[in-house]
Amino acid sequence: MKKRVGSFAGLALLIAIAFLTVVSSSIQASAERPPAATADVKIDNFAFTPQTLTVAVGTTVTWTNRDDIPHTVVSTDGAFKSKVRDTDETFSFKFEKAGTYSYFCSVHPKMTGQVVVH
Ligand SMILES: [Cu+2]
Repeated sequence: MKKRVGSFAGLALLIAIAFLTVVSSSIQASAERPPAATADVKIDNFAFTPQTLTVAVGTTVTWTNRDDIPHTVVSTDGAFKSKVRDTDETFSFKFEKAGTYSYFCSVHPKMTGQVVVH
C-alpha cells in the first residue's frame, strides 16, 4: 500500500513538471515574438526619404514631416490619404496587402514616393 502511494506521488510530480515546462516555454515563446513591424519615411526638403521603401506585409509605415511647410501623403490608387501634415506631424498606414503603392504630396505633386510591400 505504501508503495502505491509513493508511485502516485511520483506520477503527480512528473505531471507537474511537464505542465510547468509547457507553461514556461509558452511564456518564453511569447516574450521572444518580435514587436509589430514598423518603418519610417521622412519628409524633408520637398522629398520623401527613402523614396522607395520596401517592407513586409503587415508593416505600419509612418511618415513624419520634417519640413517647415505642410505636406500630404496621398496614394495614387486611393489606398491611403493623409490630412495636411504640418511640421513634425505624422501619418501612419498599415500595409496589409502585397503590392507597389505609389504616392505623392497633393500640395506639391512633383514630390513622389513608393512603398513596395511583399
Ligand atoms: Cu508637399
